[in-house]
Amino acid sequence: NSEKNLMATSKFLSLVLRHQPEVVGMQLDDEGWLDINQLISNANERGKALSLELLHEVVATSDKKRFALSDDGLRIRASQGHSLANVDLKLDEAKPPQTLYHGTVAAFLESIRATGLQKRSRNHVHLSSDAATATKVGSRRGKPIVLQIDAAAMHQQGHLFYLSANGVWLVDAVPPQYLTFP
Ligand code: HQG
Repeated sequence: NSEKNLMATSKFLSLVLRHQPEVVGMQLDDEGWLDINQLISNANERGKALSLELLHEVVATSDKKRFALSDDGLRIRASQGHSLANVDLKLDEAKPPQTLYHGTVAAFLESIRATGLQKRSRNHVHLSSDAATATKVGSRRGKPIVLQIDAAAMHQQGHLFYLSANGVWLVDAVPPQYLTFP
């Protein structure tokens, strides 16, 4: 499968598994899983070329390991990034490193200074364990600005942290007092 085909299929799977399973006439279960055979046949019915082989190649080659297969190989879900309110990945709470990072752009800074980081349309605020990854996340929107989060203090003061299967740290919000601006 071509690079282009893999990328397009990855974007399609992100749409279905994070935001709009209804585009293939399906619903995720309450932990975000979708039956793979059903997904393939529903996608094909709607004119979307998808095969088991293509799906497996996308899962295996995803740069951010965006998707996870169930142990029996029959179901797939996105490891983070959901906007669907009814999905609960049932992640275990985890102790974060001292510092985490968030990549954003200048246009959002005034608002972030005032209210801290908010989850906006997604189910969590996404944080990275290294500044380089946060820089890439910010670059999606323009010239990246990387904020530092005092994760140790947040955790100590009772904020819950979750680590997604693909290494993204998830929190409900980051109040402004834990942020350091560059
Ligand atoms: C900003 C990608 C104003 C925030 C990435 C961000 C990530 C505020 C945007 C994943 C704000 C939300 C998520 C506030 C936050 N005022 N703006 N109070 N609080 N923001 O896309 O972190 O490639 O929902 O800075 O790698 O950019 O899709 O979050 O710019 O892991 O797999 O509001 O998406 O992964 O944007 O990205 P998003 P994000 P994938």
